Amino acid sequence: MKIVDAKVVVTSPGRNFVTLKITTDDGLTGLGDATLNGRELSVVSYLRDHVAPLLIGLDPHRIEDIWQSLYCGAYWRRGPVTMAAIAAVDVALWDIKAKAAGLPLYQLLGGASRERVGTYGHASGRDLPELFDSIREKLERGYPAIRVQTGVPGLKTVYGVGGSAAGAGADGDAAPAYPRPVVEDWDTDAYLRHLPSVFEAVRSEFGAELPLLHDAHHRLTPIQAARLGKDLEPYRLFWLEDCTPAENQEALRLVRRHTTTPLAIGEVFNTVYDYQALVTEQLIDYVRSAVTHFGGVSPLRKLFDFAAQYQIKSAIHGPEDISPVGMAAAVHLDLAVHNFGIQEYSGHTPLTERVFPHAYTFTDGHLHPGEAPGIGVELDEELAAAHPYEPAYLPVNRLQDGTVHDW
Ligand code: GCO
Ligand code: MG
Repeated sequence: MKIVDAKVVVTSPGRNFVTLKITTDDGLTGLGDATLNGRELSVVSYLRDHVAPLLIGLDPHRIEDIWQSLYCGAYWRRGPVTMAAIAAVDVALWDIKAKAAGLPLYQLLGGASRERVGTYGHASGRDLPELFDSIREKLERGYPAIRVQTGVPGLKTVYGVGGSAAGAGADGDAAPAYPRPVVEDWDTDAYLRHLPSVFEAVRSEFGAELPLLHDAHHRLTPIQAARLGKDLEPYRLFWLEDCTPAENQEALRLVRRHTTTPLAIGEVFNTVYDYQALVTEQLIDYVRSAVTHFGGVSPLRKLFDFAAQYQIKSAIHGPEDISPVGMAAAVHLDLAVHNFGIQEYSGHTPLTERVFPHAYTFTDGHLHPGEAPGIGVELDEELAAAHPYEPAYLPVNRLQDGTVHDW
């Protein structure tokens, strides 16, 4: 079998998605997600101009060899643009291999290790009543675990919190296009003072058993994160996510020394090297990379196997900016690996679901990849073309004196 075509489709059925479609001389097709939120067209060029021409004529079954030749052959390694492009190729080739075998991808990854895949959903509110309503709505949809994000008194907008412009574009349901990044405001001390009281209120309203998560979005220094971890210990979080800027693995040593709150990190990581010290020194409890930004199913599987030796679990990044193609690949992997932890799942707009009809299902808060051969996702190219690319950016965050801060 040979690859005869590799084309890139950009579509915006509510938000931008970048999809690679590989076709073989047998007429089999495979899809891969290469969406990099806010920097989409850089990956489009990487794929169209530098990767697609190299794929023509290759045997699509040689996934590892093609992966290594794209990774090592470019010389310029790592980084989100490169790794999103390689991820799309990797997933499209797995899709083709599984279709050729007539099996859903999870069967090629070792078969099901569980019956279904547990998820967490996002709840948020500017104040407690809004937050409680949001949690109730997620519980009604069956989510077994809930990520809790909250407004902070004195701040106008907080990323990912219901009602904020940026939240609507990033973690919320509607997805407006932004010609310029929205500017949000931030005050770490106000946040650190406020957050424990929010978890106290949530625990007393919803009880001790509900698994609760929180995303600190890389905003804290190591000592602030250590303090927050300690302050949240009474509320028994499932995890505290991205507490410090992810580039600095050493920061997690200090945080870990001071708190037993479980730690999750990795959504901006793109290779195993970003995790090296975090895993071998057991500084975290969950690895949170996306199939889409980590070079695909092949390297993520290797990461999970590495992490398993240290009793660290998987938690694949699954926001709305991962397309249904990337989500499907994640759910196959979730079903297959032994050290599965949890899957983030926000779902997509109805229009997005129509552009990418898929076999995976979400029932009672749990995902299943379905039994269609391959990853089980199609691309309606006509509908995709009717919703072309729209420039859109993630927000910029500033302290009250105007200093740029992590959001
Ligand atoms: C999460 C994330 C996302 C990111 C988004 C950026 O935990 O799901 O933090 O909401 O902010 O993927 O594009
Ligand atoms: Mg996050």
